[in-house]
Amino acid sequence: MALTEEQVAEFDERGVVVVEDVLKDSDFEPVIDSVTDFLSERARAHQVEGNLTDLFEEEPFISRYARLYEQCKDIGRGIDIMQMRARAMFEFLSNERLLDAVETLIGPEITCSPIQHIRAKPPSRLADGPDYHHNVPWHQDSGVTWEEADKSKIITCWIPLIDATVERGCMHVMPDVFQAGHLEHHSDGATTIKPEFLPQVTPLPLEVRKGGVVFLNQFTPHHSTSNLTEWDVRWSLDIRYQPSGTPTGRPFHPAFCVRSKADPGSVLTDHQAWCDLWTDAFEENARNPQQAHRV
Ligand SMILES: O=C(O)CCC(=O)C(=O)O
Ligand SMILES: [Fe+2]
Repeated sequence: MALTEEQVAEFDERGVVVVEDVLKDSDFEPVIDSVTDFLSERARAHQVEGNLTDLFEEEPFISRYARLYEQCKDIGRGIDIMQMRARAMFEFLSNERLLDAVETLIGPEITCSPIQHIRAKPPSRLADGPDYHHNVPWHQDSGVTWEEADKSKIITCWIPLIDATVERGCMHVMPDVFQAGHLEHHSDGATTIKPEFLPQVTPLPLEVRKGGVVFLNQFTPHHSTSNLTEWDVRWSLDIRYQPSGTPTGRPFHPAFCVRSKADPGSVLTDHQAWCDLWTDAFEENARNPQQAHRV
């Protein structure tokens, strides 16, 4: 779905725009099915090890992860996009409706950044202690790349798999401050803007329904808050696109072309080839470890 001129102007002025109804339920179904299968496989393995009493197979997608997580904090290990490498997820990265929207922001030569995540944020009451992993502190996405990417126009697409609300721990941003560029970060349990550089701006909560997308500039500060619900899991994707040929800030992880007017043959449609790119990168990284974040 192409963005309207007003939506593009809002993104260009504020460094963030929330657009509802970009995607349809049918776009998510294969992704949710593949995550469900993966979760079942992980749950069975944990049950064999005695870490789980139940697989919670009858539980709906929205709460099953929380039921599993309550018993086994390790249930989410290995669940990220590049670790699962599911065909449905690979195909989602080239979703036409999403790419039509992205094209209105960066043009028709589009590369998918290797910085791509699926996140399950369980209710905070279930966590043991401070939960930096789920309640991501204030940062800019430029903070999780090398400096080489600062001139690339990287668009973060934040995509909830269930309606994202304040109560469920949605994202919050500081609008209108991205023009200042990269702010100094440090590592304080997680990568975060140094307190003395944090802009004094009233944060904007970004409630967005399933089907909607938050588009973020890489210099827009954002964080997300605790999930205060009893059992709902705030599932979301955050995936990034940028003009082909521009540095990703993660040269040791594979980017790939998802759309090209100039050279349609450069688009990667082979799921196995994408899997191989990641497994090769992980092997190389084991031999020659790289620091992903800039601090
Ligand atoms: O999903 C979250 O809570 C944080 C996501 C994030 O930092 C991002 O999408 O860049
Ligand atoms: Fe982020």
